[in-house]
Amino acid sequence: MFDSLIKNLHAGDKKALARCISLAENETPGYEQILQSLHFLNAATVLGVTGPPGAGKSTLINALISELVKQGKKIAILAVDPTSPFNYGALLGDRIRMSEHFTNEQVFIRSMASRGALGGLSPKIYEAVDILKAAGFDYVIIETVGVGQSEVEIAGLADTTLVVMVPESGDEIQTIKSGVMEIADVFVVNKSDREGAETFYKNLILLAHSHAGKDWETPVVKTVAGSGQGVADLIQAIQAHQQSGQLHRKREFLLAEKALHMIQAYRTRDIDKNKLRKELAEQMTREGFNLYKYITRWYEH
Ligand SMILES: Nc1nc2c(ncn2[C@@H]2O[C@H](COP(=O)(O)OP(=O)(O)O)[C@@H](O)[C@H]2O)c(=O)[nH]1
Ligand SMILES: [Mg+2]
Repeated sequence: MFDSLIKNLHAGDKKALARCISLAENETPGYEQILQSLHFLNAATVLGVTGPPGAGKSTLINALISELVKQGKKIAILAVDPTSPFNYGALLGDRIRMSEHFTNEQVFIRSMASRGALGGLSPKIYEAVDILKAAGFDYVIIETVGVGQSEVEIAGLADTTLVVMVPESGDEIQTIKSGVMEIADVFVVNKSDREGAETFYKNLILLAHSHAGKDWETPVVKTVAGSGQGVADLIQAIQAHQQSGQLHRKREFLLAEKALHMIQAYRTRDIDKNKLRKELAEQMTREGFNLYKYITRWYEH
């Protein structure tokens, strides 16, 4: 049904690409055929960029795009917007800021909601990344706001995860969660034009050193995203990670994680959380209500 669309996708056609992502996003009947026929022509580098709001992630991605475009690379950006279950409005700010690259032939930008119907990173994002990889991009860059779980989730999606931070007073470095240490393949100290940057940078190096693994010690790169300072060093650090043994082991682990995540999502995709809530609200007032008995209807067919 989608044969010519799939062919055009693999040829790098942007319209076909946008359509494929939309078909997957909307779960248009037959979209599985697209996913099942994806083949990866080149090995795209999937970059996750995470960090607190305002750290400069979007600005840094903008600077990365400028530098990579100069090197003749094709880049796709997936801006994953934070949406709360109570407010499904997506933030458009990042999209607008990246607009200078919108018209560039080598660049493709798309924003997506981050949450699946049941919470957790939407399986649509995994699918979109794979569609982008098949479209022949050299880099697929995913921006997410690091709020707890999402940092860990993005690490499960990206080959190389950049954790973007801003200089704080030297003492506060103690507050970096150990989970963040685990997921950071490269640390970026952005806004290094700020006071205190040098101390923060040095402390972060010490911290990264104390967490060094067998074949990778998380490097720390200083940047000033607005001016592009440090971006060349950052690209070098990314490339070094791409060649490290750590990535090889991580890929095997990630594939299993990804498979589990998707199986889970597919198995529960018929569950409507609002309907579930309503039904439970009604059921719980009944005498003899038992949750364990109730849930069997969701898996006993
Ligand atoms: N001084 C300084 N400001 C920066 C730098 N990078 C970003 N900013 C500013 O920080 C603010 C937040 O940047 P943004 O990229 O939107 O952060 P995000 O929320 O992490 O995507 C913007 O006003 C940027 O202009 C930097 O290196 N130095
Ligand atoms: Mg942003």
